Amino acid sequence: MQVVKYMFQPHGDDRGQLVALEEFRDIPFKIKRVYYMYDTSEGVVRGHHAHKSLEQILICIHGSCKIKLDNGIEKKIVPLEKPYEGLYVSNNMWREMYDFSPDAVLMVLASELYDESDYIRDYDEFIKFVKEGN
Ligand code: T46
Repeated sequence: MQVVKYMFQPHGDDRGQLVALEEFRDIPFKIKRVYYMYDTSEGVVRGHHAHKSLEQILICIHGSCKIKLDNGIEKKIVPLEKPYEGLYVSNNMWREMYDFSPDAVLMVLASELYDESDYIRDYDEFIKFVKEGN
């Protein structure tokens, strides 16, 4: 499995840093939704699902966390700890987010609006979906 991590360009000067993200330039899809999670309780594991068609970029804009990716064959663990790096998560990819630092803010840029019917929340169903060549 190839892990695709984007390193965004920080525009730094003596005032600090600024990162700008534009669809189709810095982000490989049209950004239809942005959401973020924070105040994550210690020891919590979020996610536990895949998406049938959604593509996303995960950016830990403050603090740190880890992302476990699983394409049904291989698993990879990706730490996110810089506000200028983004992890691309394709469709058909089981994901779990964990090891959140108390100050972590995980922001997600998504290619589609929220749609519960796009989620696969059962792991066996995910494996079947991938094996069927979806
Ligand atoms: C994903 C990972 C990285 C909404 O109402 N709108 C939204 O856009 C989202 C994302 C969630 N919600 C509601 C649905 C649930 O009642 O917020 C609640 C928490 O959502 P969920 O349990 O799905 O959160 P995570 O952290 O397990 O997963 C989220 C995304 O849902 C998912 O697409 O890939 O972050």
